Amino acid sequence: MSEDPERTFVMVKPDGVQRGLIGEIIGRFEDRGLTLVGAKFVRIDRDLAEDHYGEHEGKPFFEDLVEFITSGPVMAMVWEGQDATRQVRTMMGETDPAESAPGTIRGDLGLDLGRNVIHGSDHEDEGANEREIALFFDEAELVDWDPIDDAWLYE
Ligand code: IDP
Ligand code: MG
Repeated sequence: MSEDPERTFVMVKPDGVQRGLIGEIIGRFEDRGLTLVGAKFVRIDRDLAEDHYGEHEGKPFFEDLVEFITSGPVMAMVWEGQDATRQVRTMMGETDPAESAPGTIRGDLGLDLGRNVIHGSDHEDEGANEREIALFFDEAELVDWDPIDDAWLYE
């Protein structure tokens, strides 16, 4: 295991679920060497959506965002690894898929700002990862385990 493992919250949004991209997205994190420690396929309710996106309340896109994120099931996950929050954000690309580099999740799998396939905790927002994990998961739903390839993944 990494000397300094970190957990981050990731969610395949309703558009990613509807478009059959859950497996593709999980595969990218597995291939990178991150470890899945929690997963939940759920339809989130309005209260949870408003909590989760609380920082955007009052912005012009807030209503549409809440409407969208509650419009169908999402795949909520916790991924663990060295520098996980920042690495996941880098793999996701920019908020706008149109501005995201090829090779990133949003740059490969999306085209429109309001349908950007995936959410990941903001690494520039201190503690966002822990806050978001706690919103979606009880501690007992997170699994501590040691993947067999750890010894080959970290020096
Ligand atoms: P992030 O998902 O890259 O962290 P945030 O700025 O935290 O981006 O915005 C949260 C979500 O709100 C975005 O992923 C996107 O779905 C939506 N969003 C952000 N800005 C806009 C906008 O200007 N128009 C429409 N939707 C937006
Ligand atoms: Mg954000």
